[in-house]
Amino acid sequence: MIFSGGKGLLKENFMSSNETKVIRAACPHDCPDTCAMLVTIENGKAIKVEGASDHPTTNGFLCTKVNRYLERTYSEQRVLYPMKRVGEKGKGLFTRISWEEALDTIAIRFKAVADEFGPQSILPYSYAGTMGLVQSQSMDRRFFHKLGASLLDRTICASAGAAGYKMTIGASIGTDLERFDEAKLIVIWGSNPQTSNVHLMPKILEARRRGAKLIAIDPYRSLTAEKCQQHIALLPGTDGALALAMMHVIINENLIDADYINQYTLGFNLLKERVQEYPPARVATITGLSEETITNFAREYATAKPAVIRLNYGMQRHAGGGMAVRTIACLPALIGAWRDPAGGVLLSSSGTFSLNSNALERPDFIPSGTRMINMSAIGDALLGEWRLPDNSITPLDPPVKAIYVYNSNPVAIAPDSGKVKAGFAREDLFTVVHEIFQTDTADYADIVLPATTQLEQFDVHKAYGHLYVLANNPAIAPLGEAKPNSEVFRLLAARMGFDDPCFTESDEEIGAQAFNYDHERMQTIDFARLKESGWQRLNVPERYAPFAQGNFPTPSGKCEFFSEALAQQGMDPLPTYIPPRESVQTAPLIARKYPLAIISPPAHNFLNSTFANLPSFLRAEKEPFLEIHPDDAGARGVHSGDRVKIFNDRGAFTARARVSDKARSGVIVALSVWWKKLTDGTNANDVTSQGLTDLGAAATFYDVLVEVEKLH
Ligand SMILES: Nc1nc2c(c(=O)[nH]1)N[C@H]1C(S)=C(S)[C@@H](COP(=O)(O)OP(=O)(O)OC[C@H]3O[C@@H](n4cnc5c(=O)[nH]c(N)nc54)[C@H](O)[C@@H]3O)O[C@H]1N2
Ligand SMILES: Nc1nc2c(c(=O)[nH]1)N[C@H]1C(S)=C(S)[C@@H](COP(=O)(O)OP(=O)(O)OC[C@H]3O[C@@H](n4cnc5c(=O)[nH]c(N)nc54)[C@H](O)[C@@H]3O)O[C@H]1N2
Ligand SMILES: [Mo]
Repeated sequence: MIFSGGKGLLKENFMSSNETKVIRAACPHDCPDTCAMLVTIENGKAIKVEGASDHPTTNGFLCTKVNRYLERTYSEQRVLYPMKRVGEKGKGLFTRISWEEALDTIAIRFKAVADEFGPQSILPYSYAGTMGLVQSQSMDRRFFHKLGASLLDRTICASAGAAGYKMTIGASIGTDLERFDEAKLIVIWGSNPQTSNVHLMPKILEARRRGAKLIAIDPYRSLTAEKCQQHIALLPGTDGALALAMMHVIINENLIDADYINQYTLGFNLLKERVQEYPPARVATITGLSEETITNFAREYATAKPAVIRLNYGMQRHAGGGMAVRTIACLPALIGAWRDPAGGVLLSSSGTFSLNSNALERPDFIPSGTRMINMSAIGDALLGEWRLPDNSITPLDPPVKAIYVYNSNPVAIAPDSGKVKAGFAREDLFTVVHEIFQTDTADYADIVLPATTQLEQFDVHKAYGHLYVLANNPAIAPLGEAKPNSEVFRLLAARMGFDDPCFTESDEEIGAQAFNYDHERMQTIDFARLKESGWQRLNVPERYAPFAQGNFPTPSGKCEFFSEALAQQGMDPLPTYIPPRESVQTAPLIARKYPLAIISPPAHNFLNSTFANLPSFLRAEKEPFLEIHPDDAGARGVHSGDRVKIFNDRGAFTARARVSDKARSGVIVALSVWWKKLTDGTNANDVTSQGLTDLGAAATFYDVLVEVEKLH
């Protein structure tokens, strides 16, 4: 039993005489909200999961998904013991084996593969199934670093935006979401918080009640856009151009904060010159908006005080996503919005935390010269083609001969599924999948290992939407023979003969080392008290305005309109517009065959592909839908309710058409990510591309052209 006596129990419940206890926990999912949870346990069973009401952003409620976390934990679909494959890869036929046999098989195969092809022929594949620091980036990293396995470039989600933001601001630090209720203008840009950041919504709606204007910038009228007074439906991937035109208006109409610019920014005169290339009339054509919309938006943005931008990852999944984020991140400094705690921009707060990655991950074990494989091009990599950050491809030598997947479901979520599936189907590839459920990816495994859920494991968390550190105390014993990630790597390390003391540390010992406690912003964090209270705020003021007096964590200490770092990478040092790779304007030859742009953002009741196998969430989402504008539907004889095929040269998937003006014409929307085996074996990633972004080498999920055809 991993239960640690009384730690993290709420005092009043701990003291009471009945069998009910309440445990302080943290939501593990990949979401900016990282909620503080309370788990009620009775006789060793979890009977209730709720949002902690004392946590300022969780505020006593959970999202539609995690509210039903018990359904996930106690699901009949759980993988509860190790298994080995007995049928063809991808068919999902397995037989139960013991942990001994499973671990021995893995260790023997890893040793054999490393002997024959070198350790770099082994590849870990993980992302954010859990975001806990112990279960997602500690013992696993130590193990693969010591093994000398290929490194994985974890680019599937946010690396373009992070890299772009860094070039302008210096680190992932932004406006405190708790101050959004004081803003007078909130721009929700490439972001759908009603679905993907629901704990921001009360703040936004409170601001609106107090008279603020809400503007959504999104090609699609999302659930959030529905709640805004204005919806600016631009063409996908054209956000950088829109921001440049806004700057054109703001600078030429002298709506700037000259004092802020003089003191705290770098390169204003060059920026002023650059934006002359982007008059609203030109950008109207690029973005598919009217000149008037752009000009009015720029004026409103510059004159509302304070104005804040909730920038999110939807707008960076395009060829120019990094530069677009960099460009938008210049806006607040131009108008001095950072002066106010409720002004500025929030992309991610993760850079506000200081992690002790050296202790967690032991990068000192990495043999020098170890290659890195981009997770967003895993299809190419498994087929022997190594896609480099500049999108060039060279043969991968040695090839990947063994892959260990955990915290991720690449067959469903990685782009260009046709290639991903072909790669995982290779008979000569040894595949381990450590999972809670028998996912599309697990069907291709040679060995499946059962994983614990968050209620069954210990962890500590930072966040990327708010400013609190959290602890997750285990609430129940592992179900069946499930084990946490950390424990499996501990056992494998022993079998591989890794004898460094770091390989026997307990989860709590690892958790205790997760943060740089001497860093200024971490000084309020105390590990022992954290486990008891469940959460602690970073050492930042209640009314945090990180850049009110400059202090940007850039090389110059200023907000960098001009970036020497970009110049050194051979890139444009000034904000510029990098258009989508696949669009009617920029790829007319492809567009002749495939004239519609498709985006596939998260469905409300799924979390990437997580929850997408459980009955109540499937009931809520019903079946894969395609939102299509009446003009586009009419031209193809498609009506609401028709089954349609969506296709391009990479592949095809099917969905049921919903004809409405929610998607602007020329753009179709397929909310995702569906499990392939629970539909017709396909999903939106059958048409997405492995092309990488300009900065951060990230996936370009929303930079895709397709055609739609009615199925009869
Ligand atoms: N319920 C739920 N919550 C989630 C997730 C989930 O799957 N389900 N996923 C989590 C994860 S991993 C992440 S990264 C975040 C993602 O959440 P967000 O960062 O909000 O990103 P998306 O939902 O991908 O896209 C947000 C909006 O951007 C729009 N968009 C697409 N292309 C463009 C464009 O070119 N320009 C502009 N301006 N808008 C565009 C989409 O239509 C969408 O409405 O949410 C997290 N939270
Ligand atoms: N078409 C399209 N594709 C997308 C996106 C999109 O918007 N559209 N979004 C992209 C984005 S933003 C992201 S972040 C990625 C997300 O891609 P992934 O990070 O792969 O996310 P999930 O699909 O949620 O899969 C996570 C898996 O981890 C498992 N898991 C959870 N906890 C644990 C644990 O403790 N141990 C182990 N071993 N396993 C665990 C879960 O059961 C689940 O199957 O998908 C990307 N793919
Ligand atoms: Mo993500």
